[in-house]
Amino acid sequence: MSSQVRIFGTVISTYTRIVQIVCEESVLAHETIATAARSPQNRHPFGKVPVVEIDGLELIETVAITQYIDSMHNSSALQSPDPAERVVADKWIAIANNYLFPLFERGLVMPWIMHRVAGHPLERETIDRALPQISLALGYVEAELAKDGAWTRLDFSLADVFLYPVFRGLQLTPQGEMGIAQCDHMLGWLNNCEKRASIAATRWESEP
Ligand SMILES: N[C@@H](CCC(=O)N[C@@H](CS)C(=O)NCC(=O)O)C(=O)O
Repeated sequence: MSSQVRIFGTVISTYTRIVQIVCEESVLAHETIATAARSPQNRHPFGKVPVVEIDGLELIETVAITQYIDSMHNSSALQSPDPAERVVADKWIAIANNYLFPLFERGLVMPWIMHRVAGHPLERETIDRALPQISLALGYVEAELAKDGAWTRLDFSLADVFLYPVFRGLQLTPQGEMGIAQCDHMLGWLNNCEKRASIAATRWESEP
C-alpha cells in the first residue's frame, strides 16, 4: 500500500463505505475518522459525509471521489473504457444515488437505526408509507438484473460498488430482508459481492 487516504464520515454510512471499498480495490491504505454529518468538524459545504483527503486534495461527492481514486490509483479497473458501456454504469449509479438510497434510507434504514441504536420508538407510519414504493423499486431492479445477470459487462464496476451498500443496508432491516429474499437475482448478486475481498474488508460492525 502506498498513499494514505483519510475518510471523514460516519462509521455506519453508505457513502463512507463506498469510498472504503474503492480504496480496498485500489490497494490504498485508508483510515476513517468518525465525523458526524452535522458536526462543526464536518467540512462538507452541504453537511454530508464523507469528506476525503487524498494526494494533497480535499474532495467531496462520492461519484467524483471514487472516479478519481479508481482513475489515479487503480488503472480505472472499475470503469469501462467504452463510453457506451460506461453510460450503463453511470445510469445505475445515478439510480442508486437519486432514487434508491433516499427511498430506502428514509423509509426503512434510518427508522430501524434510530430504533435499534438510539432506542427511539419505531416509526411504523413512515415504514408503512414507504413499503409500496420500495416494493416497486425492488421489482424494477430485479427485472433489470434478470436480463443480463449483471449491472454492466464488467465483472465488478463502480455500479456494483455504489449499489452494494445501498441494497445491503436495506437487507439489514427486517422488511428489506423479506423483500430481497423474494428477488433471486438480487440475492445471488449480493451473495457474490460478499465473496469479494473489498466488500468483506469493509463490513459494517452491525452486520451479522
Ligand atoms: N451527494 C453526497 C451524498 C452523501 C450522503 O448522503 N451521505 C449521508 C450518509 S451515508 C449523509 O451525509 N447523511 C446525513 C444527512 O443527510 O444529514 C455524496 O455523494 O457524497
